[in-house]
Amino acid sequence: MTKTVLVTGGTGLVGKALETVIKERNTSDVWYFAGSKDGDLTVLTETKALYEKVKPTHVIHLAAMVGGLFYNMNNNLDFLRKNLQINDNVLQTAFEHGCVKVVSCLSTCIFPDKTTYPIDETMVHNGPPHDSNFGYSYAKRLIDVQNRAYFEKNGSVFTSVIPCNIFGPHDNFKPEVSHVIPGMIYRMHKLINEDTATKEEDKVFTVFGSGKPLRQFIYSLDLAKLMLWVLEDYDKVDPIILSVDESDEVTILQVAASIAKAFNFKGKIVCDTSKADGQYKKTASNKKLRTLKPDFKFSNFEESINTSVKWFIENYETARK
Ligand code: NAP
Ligand code: GFB
Repeated sequence: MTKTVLVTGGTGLVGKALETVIKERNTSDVWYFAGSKDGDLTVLTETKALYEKVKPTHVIHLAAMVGGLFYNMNNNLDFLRKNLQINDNVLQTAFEHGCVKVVSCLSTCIFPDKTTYPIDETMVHNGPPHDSNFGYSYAKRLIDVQNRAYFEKNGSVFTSVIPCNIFGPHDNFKPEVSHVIPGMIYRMHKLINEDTATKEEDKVFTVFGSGKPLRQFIYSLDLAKLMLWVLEDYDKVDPIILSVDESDEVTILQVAASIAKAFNFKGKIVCDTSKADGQYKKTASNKKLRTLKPDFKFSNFEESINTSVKWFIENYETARK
Protein backbone atom coordinates (compact mmCIF):
# COMPACT_ATOMS: atom_id res chain seq x y z
CA MET A 1 0.00 0.00 0.00
CA THR A 2 1.47 3.43 -0.98
CA LYS A 3 1.45 5.62 2.09
CA THR A 4 0.93 9.36 2.29
CA VAL A 5 2.84 10.41 5.39
CA LEU A 6 2.24 13.76 7.06
CA VAL A 7 5.16 14.75 9.29
CA THR A 8 4.00 17.46 11.68
CA GLY A 9 6.99 19.42 12.99
CA GLY A 10 8.76 18.41 9.79
CA THR A 11 11.02 21.48 9.66
CA GLY A 12 12.74 20.91 13.00
CA LEU A 13 15.69 18.88 14.25
CA VAL A 14 13.97 15.48 14.01
CA GLY A 15 11.86 16.38 10.97
CA LYS A 16 14.92 17.38 8.95
CA ALA A 17 16.68 14.15 9.97
CA LEU A 18 13.67 12.16 8.74
CA GLU A 19 13.74 14.09 5.46
CA THR A 20 17.45 13.30 5.02
CA VAL A 21 16.91 9.57 5.63
CA ILE A 22 13.84 9.40 3.37
CA LYS A 23 15.77 11.07 0.53
CA GLU A 24 18.38 8.28 0.76
CA ARG A 25 15.69 5.60 0.32
CA ASN A 26 13.78 4.71 -2.84
CA THR A 27 10.21 4.96 -1.71
CA SER A 28 6.96 5.27 -3.65
CA ASP A 29 5.36 6.73 -0.55
CA VAL A 30 4.40 10.42 -0.50
CA TRP A 31 5.95 12.46 2.30
CA TYR A 32 4.86 15.94 3.45
CA PHE A 33 7.09 17.74 5.98
CA ALA A 34 4.93 20.43 7.56
CA GLY A 35 6.15 23.42 9.60
CA SER A 36 4.11 26.13 11.29
CA LYS A 37 3.90 28.01 7.96
CA ASP A 38 1.69 25.12 6.75
CA GLY A 39 -0.71 25.85 9.61
CA ASP A 40 -0.65 26.64 13.32
CA LEU A 41 -1.57 23.29 14.87
CA THR A 42 -2.80 24.96 18.06
CA VAL A 43 -5.70 26.10 15.84
CA LEU A 44 -8.20 23.35 14.93
CA THR A 45 -9.36 24.93 11.66
CA GLU A 46 -5.74 25.23 10.46
CA THR A 47 -5.06 21.63 11.52
CA LYS A 48 -8.09 20.41 9.55
CA ALA A 49 -7.02 22.47 6.51
CA LEU A 50 -3.58 20.81 6.58
CA TYR A 51 -5.13 17.33 6.69
CA GLU A 52 -7.53 18.29 3.86
CA LYS A 53 -4.54 19.42 1.78
CA VAL A 54 -2.26 16.43 2.47
CA LYS A 55 -4.89 13.67 2.96
CA PRO A 56 -2.44 11.51 4.95
CA THR A 57 -2.83 7.79 5.50
CA HIS A 58 -0.10 7.93 8.18
CA VAL A 59 1.16 10.65 10.51
CA ILE A 60 4.48 11.12 12.28
CA HIS A 61 3.60 13.71 14.90
CA LEU A 62 6.66 15.75 15.92
CA ALA A 63 5.18 19.27 16.18
CA ALA A 64 5.49 20.70 19.68
CA MET A 65 6.66 23.63 21.71
CA VAL A 66 10.16 22.30 22.46
CA GLY A 67 13.10 23.58 24.48
CA GLY A 68 15.83 22.91 26.98
CA LEU A 69 15.84 23.06 30.77
CA PHE A 70 15.94 26.85 31.17
CA TYR A 71 13.21 27.51 28.58
CA ASN A 72 10.98 24.92 30.26
CA MET A 73 11.60 26.30 33.75
CA ASN A 74 10.34 29.73 32.71
CA ASN A 75 7.41 28.65 30.52
CA ASN A 76 5.62 25.67 32.07
CA LEU A 77 2.14 27.12 31.41
CA ASP A 78 2.81 27.72 27.71
CA PHE A 79 4.46 24.31 27.29
CA LEU A 80 1.38 22.71 28.88
CA ARG A 81 -1.32 24.60 26.97
CA LYS A 82 0.27 24.80 23.51
CA ASN A 83 1.26 21.14 23.49
CA LEU A 84 -2.14 20.00 24.78
CA GLN A 85 -3.80 22.02 21.98
CA ILE A 86 -1.44 20.74 19.27
CA ASN A 87 -1.73 17.12 20.40
CA ASP A 88 -5.52 17.11 20.65
CA ASN A 89 -5.94 18.80 17.25
CA VAL A 90 -3.47 16.50 15.48
CA LEU A 91 -4.71 13.24 17.00
CA GLN A 92 -8.45 13.97 16.74
CA THR A 93 -8.11 15.12 13.12
CA ALA A 94 -6.08 11.99 12.30
CA PHE A 95 -8.87 9.92 13.87
CA GLU A 96 -11.56 11.76 11.85
CA HIS A 97 -9.53 11.25 8.66
CA GLY A 98 -9.28 7.53 9.33
CA CYS A 99 -5.48 7.59 9.37
CA VAL A 100 -4.09 4.04 9.50
CA LYS A 101 -1.37 4.92 11.99
CA VAL A 102 0.00 7.83 13.99
CA VAL A 103 3.44 7.81 15.65
CA SER A 104 3.84 10.60 18.23
CA CYS A 105 6.85 11.72 20.24
CA LEU A 106 7.21 11.69 24.02
CA SER A 107 10.57 12.19 25.83
CA THR A 108 12.60 10.47 28.56
CA CYS A 109 12.37 13.73 30.55
CA ILE A 110 8.65 13.14 31.24
CA PHE A 111 9.16 10.15 33.54
CA PRO A 112 8.61 10.42 37.32
CA ASP A 113 11.29 12.44 39.10
CA LYS A 114 11.36 9.99 42.01
CA THR A 115 11.95 6.63 40.37
CA THR A 116 14.07 3.52 40.25
CA TYR A 117 16.56 3.02 37.42
CA PRO A 118 16.75 2.16 34.67
CA ILE A 119 13.43 3.71 33.64
CA ASP A 120 11.27 1.65 31.28
CA GLU A 121 8.08 2.15 29.25
CA THR A 122 5.83 0.88 32.06
CA MET A 123 6.79 3.76 34.36
CA VAL A 124 5.49 6.81 32.44
CA HIS A 125 2.62 7.59 34.85
CA ASN A 126 4.11 6.35 38.12
CA GLY A 127 4.47 9.71 39.80
CA PRO A 128 4.96 13.45 39.20
CA PRO A 129 7.64 14.59 36.73
CA HIS A 130 10.54 16.89 37.62
CA ASP A 131 9.32 20.37 38.59
CA SER A 132 11.46 22.07 35.91
CA ASN A 133 9.31 20.83 33.02
CA PHE A 134 5.99 19.63 34.49
CA GLY A 135 4.00 21.49 31.82
CA TYR A 136 5.70 19.78 28.88
CA SER A 137 5.75 16.43 30.71
CA TYR A 138 2.02 16.27 31.49
CA ALA A 139 1.11 17.36 27.96
CA LYS A 140 3.34 14.60 26.55
CA ARG A 141 2.07 11.96 28.98
CA LEU A 142 -1.48 12.70 27.85
CA ILE A 143 -0.54 11.60 24.30
CA ASP A 144 -0.15 8.07 25.70
CA VAL A 145 -3.60 8.32 27.36
CA GLN A 146 -5.15 9.70 24.15
CA ASN A 147 -3.58 6.88 22.12
CA ARG A 148 -5.19 4.27 24.36
CA ALA A 149 -8.56 6.02 24.11
CA TYR A 150 -8.44 6.02 20.29
CA PHE A 151 -7.44 2.35 20.25
CA GLU A 152 -10.31 1.48 22.60
CA LYS A 153 -12.73 3.47 20.41
CA ASN A 154 -12.01 1.79 17.08
CA GLY A 155 -8.70 -0.04 17.16
CA SER A 156 -6.69 2.85 15.67
CA VAL A 157 -2.94 2.22 15.92
CA PHE A 158 -1.94 5.51 17.49
CA THR A 159 1.37 4.88 19.24
CA SER A 160 4.36 6.85 20.54
CA VAL A 161 8.12 6.74 20.84
CA ILE A 162 10.11 7.99 23.85
CA PRO A 163 13.48 9.38 22.69
CA CYS A 164 16.27 10.37 25.06
CA ASN A 165 17.91 13.78 24.43
CA ILE A 166 18.39 14.33 20.70
CA PHE A 167 21.03 16.38 18.86
CA GLY A 168 22.29 16.89 15.31
CA PRO A 169 22.17 19.14 12.23
CA HIS A 170 19.25 21.61 11.99
CA ASP A 171 18.98 21.80 15.78
CA ASN A 172 17.67 24.93 17.51
CA PHE A 173 20.76 26.86 18.64
CA LYS A 174 18.88 29.83 20.12
CA PRO A 175 20.60 30.07 23.53
CA GLU A 176 17.50 31.02 25.54
CA VAL A 177 15.50 28.13 24.02
CA SER A 178 18.03 25.44 23.18
CA HIS A 179 18.95 22.09 24.69
CA VAL A 180 22.41 21.62 26.17
CA ILE A 181 24.34 20.43 23.10
CA PRO A 182 23.21 23.15 20.66
CA GLY A 183 23.40 25.67 23.51
CA MET A 184 27.04 24.88 24.22
CA ILE A 185 27.92 24.67 20.51
CA TYR A 186 26.47 28.16 19.99
CA ARG A 187 28.26 29.63 23.03
CA MET A 188 31.63 28.04 22.29
CA HIS A 189 31.50 29.22 18.66
CA LYS A 190 30.70 32.74 19.92
CA LEU A 191 33.55 32.68 22.49
CA ILE A 192 36.10 31.55 19.90
CA ASN A 193 35.04 34.00 17.20
CA GLU A 194 34.52 37.20 19.19
CA ASP A 195 37.11 39.14 21.23
CA THR A 196 39.98 38.21 18.91
CA ALA A 197 42.26 40.38 21.10
CA THR A 198 42.34 37.67 23.76
CA LYS A 199 44.51 34.61 23.09
CA GLU A 200 42.33 31.49 22.83
CA GLU A 201 44.28 29.70 25.57
CA ASP A 202 43.30 32.55 27.90
CA LYS A 203 39.59 32.21 27.10
CA VAL A 204 37.20 30.55 29.57
CA PHE A 205 34.13 28.54 28.50
CA THR A 206 31.36 28.26 31.10
CA VAL A 207 29.27 25.13 31.50
CA PHE A 208 25.93 26.01 33.13
CA GLY A 209 25.31 24.06 36.35
CA SER A 210 27.69 21.64 38.07
CA GLY A 211 28.39 19.61 34.90
CA LYS A 212 27.55 16.49 36.92
CA PRO A 213 24.06 15.59 35.57
CA LEU A 214 23.94 12.49 33.42
CA ARG A 215 22.24 12.23 30.02
CA GLN A 216 21.81 9.76 27.16
CA PHE A 217 22.03 11.44 23.75
CA ILE A 218 20.78 10.03 20.44
CA TYR A 219 21.98 11.41 17.12
CA SER A 220 19.01 12.75 15.13
CA LEU A 221 19.70 10.61 12.06
CA ASP A 222 19.76 7.44 14.19
CA LEU A 223 16.43 8.43 15.72
CA ALA A 224 14.98 9.08 12.26
CA LYS A 225 15.92 5.55 11.12
CA LEU A 226 14.35 4.07 14.25
CA MET A 227 11.16 6.14 13.83
CA LEU A 228 10.82 4.84 10.27
CA TRP A 229 11.13 1.30 11.65
CA VAL A 230 8.37 2.11 14.19
CA LEU A 231 6.18 3.48 11.38
CA GLU A 232 6.66 0.30 9.33
CA ASP A 233 6.97 -2.50 11.88
CA TYR A 234 5.89 -1.54 15.42
CA ASP A 235 2.11 -1.87 15.83
CA LYS A 236 1.55 -1.71 19.56
CA VAL A 237 -0.15 1.26 21.22
CA ASP A 238 2.24 1.08 24.18
CA PRO A 239 5.15 3.52 23.82
CA ILE A 240 8.68 2.36 22.99
CA ILE A 241 11.86 4.01 24.28
CA LEU A 242 14.30 4.94 21.49
CA SER A 243 17.55 5.60 23.33
CA VAL A 244 21.21 4.67 23.29
CA ASP A 245 22.38 2.13 25.89
CA GLU A 246 22.53 2.93 29.61
CA SER A 247 26.31 2.50 29.34
CA ASP A 248 26.42 5.38 26.81
CA GLU A 249 25.27 7.86 29.47
CA VAL A 250 27.65 10.84 29.81
CA THR A 251 27.99 13.82 32.16
CA ILE A 252 27.31 17.35 30.96
CA LEU A 253 31.02 18.11 31.58
CA GLN A 254 32.02 15.22 29.29
CA VAL A 255 29.71 16.70 26.64
CA ALA A 256 31.45 20.08 27.00
CA ALA A 257 34.84 18.37 26.58
CA SER A 258 33.62 16.61 23.41
CA ILE A 259 32.37 19.90 21.97
CA ALA A 260 35.66 21.63 22.90
CA LYS A 261 37.56 18.84 21.12
CA ALA A 262 35.40 19.26 18.01
CA PHE A 263 36.22 23.01 18.00
CA ASN A 264 39.87 22.30 18.93
CA PHE A 265 39.23 24.85 21.71
CA LYS A 266 42.46 25.70 23.55
CA GLY A 267 40.96 27.58 26.51
CA LYS A 268 39.69 26.55 29.95
CA ILE A 269 36.31 25.00 30.87
CA VAL A 270 34.64 25.98 34.16
CA CYS A 271 31.20 25.23 35.71
CA ASP A 272 28.80 27.92 36.93
CA THR A 273 27.04 26.21 39.84
CA SER A 274 24.77 29.22 40.32
CA LYS A 275 22.80 27.91 37.34
CA ALA A 276 20.29 25.02 37.64
CA ASP A 277 21.24 21.41 36.95
CA GLY A 278 17.68 20.21 36.30
CA GLN A 279 17.15 16.46 36.55
CA TYR A 280 20.30 14.73 37.82
CA LYS A 281 19.62 11.66 35.66
CA LYS A 282 16.84 10.02 33.63
CA THR A 283 18.57 6.78 32.73
CA ALA A 284 16.31 4.85 30.37
CA SER A 285 16.44 1.21 29.33
CA ASN A 286 16.32 0.42 25.60
CA LYS A 287 15.78 -3.29 26.31
CA LYS A 288 12.43 -3.38 24.48
CA LEU A 289 14.04 -1.81 21.37
CA ARG A 290 17.09 -4.09 21.55
CA THR A 291 14.79 -7.13 21.81
CA LEU A 292 12.73 -6.10 18.76
CA LYS A 293 15.62 -4.69 16.71
CA PRO A 294 18.86 -6.29 17.96
CA ASP A 295 20.88 -5.40 14.85
CA PHE A 296 20.61 -1.60 15.09
CA LYS A 297 23.95 0.22 15.35
CA PHE A 298 24.03 3.68 17.00
CA SER A 299 26.43 6.31 15.63
CA ASN A 300 29.58 7.12 17.61
CA PHE A 301 28.87 10.02 20.00
CA GLU A 302 32.14 11.92 19.41
CA GLU A 303 31.83 11.60 15.62
CA SER A 304 28.23 12.83 15.78
CA ILE A 305 29.28 15.82 17.91
CA ASN A 306 31.98 16.59 15.30
CA THR A 307 29.39 16.40 12.50
CA SER A 308 27.00 18.67 14.42
CA VAL A 309 29.71 21.26 15.15
CA LYS A 310 30.84 21.17 11.49
CA TRP A 311 27.21 21.59 10.35
CA PHE A 312 26.75 24.61 12.63
CA ILE A 313 29.93 26.30 11.39
CA GLU A 314 29.06 25.65 7.73
CA ASN A 315 25.42 26.73 8.14
CA TYR A 316 25.95 29.52 10.65
CA GLU A 317 24.13 32.11 8.53
CA THR A 318 20.90 30.12 8.23
CA ALA A 319 20.93 28.06 11.46
CA ARG A 320 18.17 28.74 14.06
CA LYS A 321 20.05 30.88 16.63
P1 NAP B 1 12.15 21.53 16.97
O1 NAP B 1 13.43 21.44 16.26
O2 NAP B 1 11.90 22.64 17.93
O3 NAP B 1 10.98 21.53 15.86
C1 NAP B 1 9.65 21.72 16.29
C2 NAP B 1 8.77 21.56 15.08
O4 NAP B 1 7.41 21.74 15.46
C3 NAP B 1 9.08 22.58 13.98
O5 NAP B 1 8.89 21.99 12.72
C4 NAP B 1 8.03 23.64 14.24
O6 NAP B 1 7.68 24.39 13.09
C5 NAP B 1 6.85 22.78 14.66
N1 NAP B 1 5.88 23.52 15.44
C6 NAP B 1 6.06 24.10 16.65
N2 NAP B 1 4.93 24.72 17.04
C7 NAP B 1 4.01 24.54 16.03
C8 NAP B 1 2.67 24.94 15.82
N3 NAP B 1 2.01 25.65 16.74
N4 NAP B 1 2.06 24.58 14.67
C9 NAP B 1 2.71 23.85 13.74
N5 NAP B 1 3.99 23.43 13.87
C10 NAP B 1 4.62 23.77 15.01
O7 NAP B 1 11.83 20.20 17.77
P2 NAP B 1 12.54 18.76 17.70
O8 NAP B 1 13.71 18.78 18.62
O9 NAP B 1 12.67 18.36 16.28
O10 NAP B 1 11.42 17.86 18.41
C11 NAP B 1 10.59 17.03 17.64
C12 NAP B 1 9.80 16.18 18.62
O11 NAP B 1 10.71 15.41 19.42
C13 NAP B 1 8.97 17.00 19.60
O12 NAP B 1 7.70 16.39 19.78
C14 NAP B 1 9.78 16.96 20.90
O13 NAP B 1 8.93 17.08 22.04
C15 NAP B 1 10.40 15.59 20.81
N6 NAP B 1 11.65 15.41 21.58
C16 NAP B 1 12.71 16.25 21.36
C17 NAP B 1 13.90 16.04 22.09
C18 NAP B 1 15.13 16.89 21.87
O14 NAP B 1 16.13 16.72 22.61
N7 NAP B 1 15.15 17.79 20.88
C19 NAP B 1 13.98 15.00 23.04
C20 NAP B 1 12.87 14.16 23.20
C21 NAP B 1 11.71 14.39 22.46
P3 NAP B 1 8.53 25.72 12.71
O15 NAP B 1 9.88 25.23 12.36
O16 NAP B 1 7.80 26.32 11.57
O17 NAP B 1 8.54 26.57 13.95
O1 GFB C 1 19.20 19.73 27.25
P1 GFB C 1 18.93 20.41 28.53
O2 GFB C 1 18.71 21.90 28.49
O3 GFB C 1 17.64 19.84 29.23
O4 GFB C 1 20.16 20.07 29.53
P2 GFB C 1 17.40 18.54 30.12
C1 GFB C 1 20.24 20.76 30.73
C2 GFB C 1 21.53 20.39 31.49
O5 GFB C 1 22.68 20.88 30.76
C3 GFB C 1 21.52 21.09 32.83
C4 GFB C 1 23.31 21.91 31.55
O6 GFB C 1 22.28 20.34 33.74
C5 GFB C 1 22.21 22.40 32.48
O7 GFB C 1 22.77 23.03 33.64
N1 GFB C 1 23.83 22.96 30.65
C6 GFB C 1 25.11 23.38 30.60
C7 GFB C 1 23.13 23.62 29.71
N2 GFB C 1 25.26 24.35 29.68
C8 GFB C 1 24.03 24.50 29.09
C9 GFB C 1 23.55 25.33 28.04
O8 GFB C 1 24.29 26.17 27.44
N3 GFB C 1 22.24 25.21 27.68
C10 GFB C 1 21.40 24.32 28.32
N4 GFB C 1 20.11 24.21 27.90
N5 GFB C 1 21.82 23.51 29.34
C11 GFB C 1 15.10 18.75 28.94
C12 GFB C 1 13.64 18.98 29.29
O9 GFB C 1 15.81 18.48 30.13
O10 GFB C 1 15.24 17.60 28.11
C13 GFB C 1 12.82 19.18 28.04
O11 GFB C 1 13.53 20.15 30.12
C14 GFB C 1 13.16 18.18 26.96
O12 GFB C 1 11.45 19.12 28.39
C15 GFB C 1 14.63 17.83 26.85
O13 GFB C 1 12.43 17.01 27.12
C16 GFB C 1 14.87 16.62 25.99
O14 GFB C 1 17.95 17.33 29.48
O15 GFB C 1 17.81 18.86 31.50
